[in-house]
Amino acid sequence: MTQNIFEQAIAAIVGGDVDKATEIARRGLKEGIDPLQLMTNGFIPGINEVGEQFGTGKLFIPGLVKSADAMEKATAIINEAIPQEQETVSGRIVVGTVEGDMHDIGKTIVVSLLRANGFEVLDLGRDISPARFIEEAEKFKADIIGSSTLLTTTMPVQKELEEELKKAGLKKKYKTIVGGAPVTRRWADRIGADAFAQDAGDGVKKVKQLLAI
Ligand code: B12
Repeated sequence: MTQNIFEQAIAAIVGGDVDKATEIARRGLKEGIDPLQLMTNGFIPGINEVGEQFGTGKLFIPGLVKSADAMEKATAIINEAIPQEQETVSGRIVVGTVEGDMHDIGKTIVVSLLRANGFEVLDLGRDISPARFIEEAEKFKADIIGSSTLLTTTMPVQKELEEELKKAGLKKKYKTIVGGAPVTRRWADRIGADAFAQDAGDGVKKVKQLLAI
């Protein structure tokens, strides 16, 4: 039965069916399936399949947009259902998608999971320049700056952020964590980021490590 709902979630995203995707998200939660399981085993494999089809020329922009819309709506429902940690923990994080990049589904999941774990998170949204990351981190009195990129062409913005932090003498003040589908541990090391996370759960783990909690 559970297997079945994951398959249905995948089909709804691949088919770009908003109504079906939202109905499955709600039904899955009602049936007691863990929100992250629903995401990891259903909706994320669905959008990955869409990316695969788009990348190999089997799907075009209108189809990609429809599937993304279904994914965004289902993700919003699931994010709201992530159980919240009652106590806040000490740790303030600003998170955003880098300048030139409009992908924010994964970043939003990361924000939700960090908040659910008691962290105070400022979600900057998408298309965020290195200067803006730094300005907002200063205002928010952040401990950590998290950046997301889904495009290989915008990965260098994460490097610029490291450079701008160094130039401003703030590299020691903020820990940085990078993520997004094309981002690797190697890339993080190369640009001098303090941590890399491959998914939202790993992000929470790495943030805890950075804050030594
Ligand atoms: C959905 C989607 C879109 C949607 C985005 C909607 C939105 N609101 O985000 C729309 C339709 C807008 C879109 C547009 C484009 N897209 Co697009 N898109 C995708 C797709 C299919 C899925 C992305 C996604 O949401 N994945 C699901 C989430 C949950 O995964 P995730 O983002 O990786 O996030 C997880 C981890 O990476 C990590 N993480 C992510 N960020 C962070 C940050 C921190 C701090 C941490 C700790 C962790 C972390 O945790 C997340 C949760 O587990 C991908 C294919 C793919 N498989 O990645 C292509 C893809 C990224 N897109 C691609 C392209 C080319 C484009 C366009 C250029 C297409 C065009 N010609 O217009 C435009 C770019 C517009 C722009 N300037 O940004 C290419 C990129 C190729 C490349 N090498 O750079 C891909 C790979 C498709 C492909 N196979 O060709 N896209």
